[in-house]
This record gives sequence, C-alpha cells and structure tokens, in this order.
Amino acid sequence: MSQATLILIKPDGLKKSLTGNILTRLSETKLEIVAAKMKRVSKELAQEHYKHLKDKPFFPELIKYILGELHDRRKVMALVYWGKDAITKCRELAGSTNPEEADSTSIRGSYGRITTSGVYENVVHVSSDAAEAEREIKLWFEPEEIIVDLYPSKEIAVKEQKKKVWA
Ligand code: DAT
Ligand code: MG
Repeated sequence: MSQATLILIKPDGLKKSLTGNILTRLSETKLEIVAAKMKRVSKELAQEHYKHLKDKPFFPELIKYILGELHDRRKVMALVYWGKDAITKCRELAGSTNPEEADSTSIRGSYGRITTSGVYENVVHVSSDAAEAEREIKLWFEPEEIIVDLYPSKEIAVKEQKKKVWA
C-alpha cells in the first residue's frame, strides 16, 4: 500500500553535515521524494509536532533540540517520502529511538548519541504510523508544496494577503 511519511533531518544531522549520507541511505528504499524544504522551526510548530510527549520529563530539552538551540542552527530539513510501505521502510533504516540501542548500521545507530543531559540526539525523525504521518505532513507542509495529492485539499480565496516576491 502506498503511504507517505514525514522525514526530518534534525539540527544535529545538519550540523554534522550528514544530509547527503542520510539521503543516500534513504534512497535504498526506492521511495519517491514528493516534497522537500529547509524550515525554520517555531516554538509552536515544535510543541505541536511533539505534543504526544508533552508530559515527559525530557520534553523541554526535546523542544530545545528540535528548535536547534543545542546546535546553534534554527532549521531542519523536512521531506515527504512516498511509496509502498514508506513508514516501515524508513523507520527500519532510521533505527530505534534510543541511538545506543539502534542497530549499528541504521542511521541513528551510525550517527546518533545520547548527550550528558540525556537528550537522544538521533539525527532523523520518521512518522510512526499513517495517522501520525498525515497529522505531521499537514503540520509541516502546505498542499502546494507537495507534488502529489496526498490528502484532500480545497481552494479558498485569500484577499489582500501580503506575500514576498522577487524585487
Ligand atoms: P521516534 O522519534 O522514534 O518516533 P518518539 O516519537 O517516541 O520516538 O520520541 C520522539 C523523540 O523524543 C525521539 O526521537 C527522541 C526523544 N525521546 C524519546 N524518548 C526519549 C527518552 N526516553 N529520553 C530522551 N529523549 C527521548
Ligand atoms: Mg515518533
């Protein structure tokens, strides 16, 4: 069954210049990239993305991590991969959440670490199931940024909205 998954290359992945390596590993899946961009992460986006973890003791550090505050770069690379069993394939390549427990040939096993303050710096995010993928993709992307119609959308008239164009 064709599915979509959100992939994030987190600030540690960007800081360690791992973008190319990670995309090469993900290309093993033969899935299609249907959206990609660099994204500045706002506190609202970070908290909404990780809202299922908001009661965990590590939540404040997790938010600082995804905001880029631990790596001095306030951005992540966000992509949507699409194709047969996309979630299972990408999660398998990513490896376990805890980078110390992840298979050593997985992305997290190869490049992740646990910091002394207990943050799992695990390099990538992959959606956990189809419902989470839909929620996350709609959070990170507008319909027009994705080159296939993944989910129903509608057209609305937007009046006098300010937009930046080339000068
Ligand atoms: P995953 O990213 O594998 O889907 P998750 O959704 O349960 O895992 O957690 C989101 C992120 O939160 C995870 O990538 C790293 C962090 N995290 C999860 N459990 C943690 C823990 N016990 N200690 C520190 N960070 C943790
Ligand atoms: Mg998750």
